[in-house]
Amino acid sequence: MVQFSDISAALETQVIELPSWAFGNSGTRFKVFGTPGTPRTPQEKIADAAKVNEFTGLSPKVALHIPWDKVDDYSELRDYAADLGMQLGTVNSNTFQDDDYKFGSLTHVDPKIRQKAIDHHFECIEIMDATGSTDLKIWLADGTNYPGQGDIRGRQDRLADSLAKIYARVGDEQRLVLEYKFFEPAFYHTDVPDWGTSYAQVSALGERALVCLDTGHHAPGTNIEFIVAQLLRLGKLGSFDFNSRFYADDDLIVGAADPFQLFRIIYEVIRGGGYGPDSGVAFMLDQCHNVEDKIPGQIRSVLNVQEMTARALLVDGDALTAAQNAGDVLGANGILMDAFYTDVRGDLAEWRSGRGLPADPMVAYAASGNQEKIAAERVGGAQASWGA
Ligand code: LRH
Ligand code: MN
Ligand code: MN
Repeated sequence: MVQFSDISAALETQVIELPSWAFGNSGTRFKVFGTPGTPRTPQEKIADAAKVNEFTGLSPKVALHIPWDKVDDYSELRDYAADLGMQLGTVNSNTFQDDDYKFGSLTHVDPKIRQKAIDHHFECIEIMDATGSTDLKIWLADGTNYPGQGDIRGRQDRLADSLAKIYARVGDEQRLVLEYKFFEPAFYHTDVPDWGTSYAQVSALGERALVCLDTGHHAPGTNIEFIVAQLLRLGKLGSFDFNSRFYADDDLIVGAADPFQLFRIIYEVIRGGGYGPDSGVAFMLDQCHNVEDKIPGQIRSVLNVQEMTARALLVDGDALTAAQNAGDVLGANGILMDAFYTDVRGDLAEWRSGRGLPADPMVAYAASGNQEKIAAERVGGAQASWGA
């Protein structure tokens, strides 16, 4: 049996990167609800991310989305973050909110539009140089709505060409991660719909090009932990966008819809050597908080990831291997389920107290008065990101 004391050191190394856009107002195509206290600037989003870290000790990094987080001076933004104990993480490009990209960006038939999209990525790399960020994350809305609308094969070739130009600018200490998504906003075909396409495209680029797995971007019933195992086996899993979904790309709190799936994914990460600061696999959240407060929403999210990580670390690997090799079907399944059903909340509360963190970060945040303070201070603020 693995005890909690055996895993507490491994828990120390966990870093979960927060998305700046989780702190902005967001919604659906039906309505964006304003939440009191919503940040008005990238600085305020970073300050909110720092609050999540202050109460959990889990999230010292915040990812940026360009142009949502555009500022004049990115070195200044880096210093601002550092003063709050935060680092600037992944830089996400955005080629999905510009009329020019109606029929594609990196895949567009018009070389001028392709170049515009490539130049945007060059700008993102310059921002990374100033912020000290290591990862450039590319997610494309490119695709078509009707059979025959575009030449699927030609688009794939143009994508490869555009990505090669971007990759040539990625620094030695930097990486490019390509995210896939099976549909939306394009509904007939998407140019990077699945891990296989992302893998094929990044493999053609080189070592520092990897796949980003967003847990909300698969068809219902997809065995995501299998994809994790395969990408780790191939050395091509670069990062996660964690969130949970019931129906589509819901971007709900990770672990809310299916904690068992989150457990299985993290177990496979650990099994494949993808856990820990030197593994090269970044744990990021990609979420929106449409109807709940954003800072507690993010606190709950990182705690969910930590809780399932603890349970996955509790899997008795030796016993599991022995049961698997002996063909002990129910024994092997039982070993995995034992770890999943272990309630680690008490141990984690103690673990936190021992590190000067609140035993219950949700309760401590609610009692801190911060939510009321930002609601009073930030009156009249503009919407910060999604749907702006
Ligand atoms: C696309 C996506 C991608 C974007 C983010 C805001 O659905 O997952 O990662 O950058 O949402
Ligand atoms: Mn994503
Ligand atoms: Mn998404």
